[in-house]
Amino acid sequence: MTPENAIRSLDQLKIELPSWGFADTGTRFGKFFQTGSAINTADKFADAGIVNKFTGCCPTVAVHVLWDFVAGEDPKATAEIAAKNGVKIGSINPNLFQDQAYKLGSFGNPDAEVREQAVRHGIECSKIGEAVGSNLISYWFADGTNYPGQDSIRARKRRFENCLKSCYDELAEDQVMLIEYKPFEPAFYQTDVADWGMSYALCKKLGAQAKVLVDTGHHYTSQNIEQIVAWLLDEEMLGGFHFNDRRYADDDLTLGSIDPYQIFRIFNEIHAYAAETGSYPEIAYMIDQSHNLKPKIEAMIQTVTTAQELWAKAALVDREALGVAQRSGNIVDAETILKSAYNSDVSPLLAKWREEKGLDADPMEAYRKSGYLQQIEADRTRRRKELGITQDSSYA
Ligand code: PSV
Ligand code: MN
Ligand code: MN
Repeated sequence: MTPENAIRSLDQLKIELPSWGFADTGTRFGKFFQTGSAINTADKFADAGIVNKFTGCCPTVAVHVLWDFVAGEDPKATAEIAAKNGVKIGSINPNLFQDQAYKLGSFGNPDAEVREQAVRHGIECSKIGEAVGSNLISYWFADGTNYPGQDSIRARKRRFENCLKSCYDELAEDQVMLIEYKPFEPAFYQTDVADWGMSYALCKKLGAQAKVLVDTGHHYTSQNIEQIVAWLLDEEMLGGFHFNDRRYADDDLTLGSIDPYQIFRIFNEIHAYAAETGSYPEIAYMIDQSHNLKPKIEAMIQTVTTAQELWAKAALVDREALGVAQRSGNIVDAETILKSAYNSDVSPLLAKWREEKGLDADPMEAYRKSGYLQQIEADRTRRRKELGITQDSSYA
């Protein structure tokens, strides 16, 4: 692709920010609080709005139903807060893992009453989506078992099929159900939706409005994620991504911090698909990260700009030359073509794209200079005092 087309292809990359990435979150061993962390949903939208302001490509925010909506209140109130901060509500994420009822699972639970509760929540989420004008319901399940023999794996699979179908049947015409997989954690023996094949099989049974969500952190070490992406693209079954990076397990690190070449290879598959079919696939690109140590807004800007950088590099792959090398079995040249795109300096391209949009060429620098962090640190410290919130008891 020419540099000019690579710049244009950046318009395709809209990245959704996770509301939960701006609040105090941590590991199960402890949280390290940040003075500037969001106290409530309005703060999360304000921070997301700032990331969007400086990067120009993050117009939507993923929300978690239990954490971002007030029970019994019109969900439109939350949408209005988002709008005030210059962003829109993106994917709706059901919470099927925190209620005590879900000790043995949600859709996979052996107790029909618990399954019904979970299904009611799933349906409620799609109604919330309709109310706020969001067409993505993004399911992730903590379901599974911890010990061999704990439950019937096949019975759990069938319970999943039935519960998902009950939720699927209630989707509005334009809504899409994304089904995310994860190999382990919190379940340590068997996870009900453990890999892309399981997610794919469930989606296939449901119908055209169900698609697979690939969370880049949810794979075994050394798994070939770009192959999974290529297959899902070819089957028209790739609905979305959760961006993050990992070294060991689901570490939720910033994108490309450990293995940027892998993200490049994933993006390369998407550009290759677009080159072959003439258009980019409809994929929801979303970030799923929580930052315990890195400053939250900076971490988000870092991931967004890294995604753009790797996307632009992958766009630069010389597809014609690659095709020639592939057809003639020239493995060395084929690999070199990828590597030279990966090694090219795309900062002038990104600067041009940003300039066209009236953005600063360096979003991180511009954000740091803006004084926003100092402002929210003062504001949130004062509000915490007024509300009597100490940071070791707050949970946003
Ligand atoms: C837990 O692994 C998780 O990170 C999943 O990736 C979900 O997408 C996310 O939490 C939000 O529910
Ligand atoms: Mn995820
Ligand atoms: Mn995860």
